[in-house]
Amino acid sequence: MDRFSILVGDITASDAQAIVNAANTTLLGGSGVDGAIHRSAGPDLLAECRTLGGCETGRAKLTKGYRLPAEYVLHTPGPIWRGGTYGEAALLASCYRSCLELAEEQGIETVDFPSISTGVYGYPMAQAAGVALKAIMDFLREHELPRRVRMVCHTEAAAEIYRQTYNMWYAGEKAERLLSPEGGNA
Ligand code: AR6
Repeated sequence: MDRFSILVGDITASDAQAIVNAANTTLLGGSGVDGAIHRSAGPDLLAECRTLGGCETGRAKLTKGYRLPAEYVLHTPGPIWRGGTYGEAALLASCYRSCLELAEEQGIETVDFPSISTGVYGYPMAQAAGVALKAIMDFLREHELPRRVRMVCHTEAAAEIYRQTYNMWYAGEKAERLLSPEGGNA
């Protein structure tokens, strides 16, 4: 899938049109990637977030990017990991899908995601990678926008987990479509 890639970096420096913030339900800032995004965007971001009335876990809300290179921020509160039997996977998938739906509605062309819930919220990285990649790939197969999506992992170790998961499930995707007799996308 040439519309998707995995890289290592700091998402606040991203040149995507929209970056995703792993927020909490208040949308009023926090630590981790949320803190970094608010620090880089400046106080106008918090001022806009105050007008939004929070956000439910698994949903997403859009703001401008202010001093960030990104034009927009998609804020999504991920689930807190409680062992995996409290609907965490469905909520995490919903975070990715909600951000992509909102991006598509706004005509946003490029979106960069951090690895939602895998820091303060404790979601195990390998399991989160499986959920994140499935949600993103399912969406991209059925929608033309965003035309480019990237996972921006904060560490090489995290990126390696995402790459391994991607290679296991999706690396052959384009070739399979080319080979498929009814694969109209070739
Ligand atoms: N760029 C890319 N990824 C990053 C960056 C960065 N600059 N900084 C951290 N990460 P976390 P959560 C990675 O804790 O688990 C906040 O207080 C990090 O290595 O930021 O969803 C919110 O307000 C990890 O893999 O988010 C919430 O209260 C991933 O981003 C709570 O934390 C997510 O880690 C949300 O927790």
